[in-house]
Amino acid sequence: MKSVRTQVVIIGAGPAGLLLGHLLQREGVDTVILETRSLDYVQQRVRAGVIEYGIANFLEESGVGSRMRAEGLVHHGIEFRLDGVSHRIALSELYDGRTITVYGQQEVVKDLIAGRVVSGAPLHFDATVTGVEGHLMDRPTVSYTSSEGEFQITGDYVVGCDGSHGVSVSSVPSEFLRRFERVYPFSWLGILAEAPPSTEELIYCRHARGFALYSMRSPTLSRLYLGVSPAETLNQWSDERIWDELSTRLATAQAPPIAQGPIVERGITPMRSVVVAPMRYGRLLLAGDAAHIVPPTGAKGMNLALADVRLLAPALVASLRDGDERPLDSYSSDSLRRVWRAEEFSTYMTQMLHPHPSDEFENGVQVARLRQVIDSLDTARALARNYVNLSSL
Ligand code: RFL
Ligand code: PHB
Repeated sequence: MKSVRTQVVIIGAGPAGLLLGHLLQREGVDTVILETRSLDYVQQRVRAGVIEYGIANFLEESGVGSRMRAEGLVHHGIEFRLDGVSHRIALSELYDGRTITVYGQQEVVKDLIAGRVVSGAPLHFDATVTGVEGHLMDRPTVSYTSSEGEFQITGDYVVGCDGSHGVSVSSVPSEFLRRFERVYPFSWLGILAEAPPSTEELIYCRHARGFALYSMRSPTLSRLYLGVSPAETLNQWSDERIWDELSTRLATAQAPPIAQGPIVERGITPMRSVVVAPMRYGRLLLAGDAAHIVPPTGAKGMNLALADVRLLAPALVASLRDGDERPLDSYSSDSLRRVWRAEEFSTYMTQMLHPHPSDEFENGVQVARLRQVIDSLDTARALARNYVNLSSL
């Protein structure tokens, strides 16, 4: 078995792992990134689309935001649609002129990979981590396999950025981590369609038949979601049924019917909340979806993942360069404060917009909650702050 040594081993080349690698390399810290999937798969995986104000600024300040600034769609508001009636929430007016940027997660990933390739720092695709050992020793070890064989890497630290099904968390003895979880009685059926967006701003729609979301990626690509029962599978949803259901839920008396086009990507994602605490065990640190999942209604998952590494990178540098352990010691508690705020907001958004199939009391409360956002400036202002910038508050 071949053995290599570096300073920080990063498991996973999603937004968290790639940005962490970039921030550390920039400070002269050696890293190796291991990713189980292929380069093509990672660059084409369609997921998040909304980047918060402070996170967009951070990407730019870090030198990886120029294409996002050039091609990302800057939005000043969102729309809530309640039973066929539109209500605009003027995010920027409510929150000091601040904006969100609509820019696909896979574009962020492509930008980060391009930077990594130019730097020449190691990034291995098709490399599956099978275990982490020695968390409490000076030099923990990561084992991985690739088509070239089995390998081990030792580092001063290992960072698990390996998403919700990664191996990092399961490498920790269960008595040292707590897992908090909530499963929602919905999934999202998401599509990417070659159709010009019929709207300039995102539409979050609560309809008696269920939730719908109209988002976009570019002037020619629309991204839409339907709230469906967790029992639904993709083969129950023909293209025609998807468009019919979207058109019904999103219909208003004023707006023209939504533009349709070829569906180029589709998937169903169950909605759940997970928090793993603490986000550290010895020399293993956790970041992003490896430590927490939020339901996508608040558009927080990628933002939280990037906010974790914004905090973690300087903490690792302080330890490795100056021997100062304090920032790393507070990484988990500082991150978890933000994570729980995001869980609260994502739960709030989810439980305002997804009609319950049978609980009419719950539905009455949901509509009252949404009406409060529509009618009360104070409530709308609180929502705007959380939607636009929660990860930097
Ligand atoms: P990722 O992106 O899942 O990356 C983890 C990487 O680790 C790899 N991996 C391994 N590599 C080596 N060895 C192993 N044993 C490994 N096990 C796993 C995986 O292949 C993968 O490449 O986690 P990261 O970096 O923490 O990033 C988190 C985000 O991906 C996620 O939170 C967001 O996509 C969530 N999300 C949204 N977030 C937002 O901020 N705004 C949004 O608008 C938004 N919309 C969404 C979303 C997620 C969605 N889905 C599909 C879950 C909409 C949807 C539908
Ligand atoms: C998206 O564009 O994919 C998107 C937008 C807002 C969300 C979730 C996903 O809340």
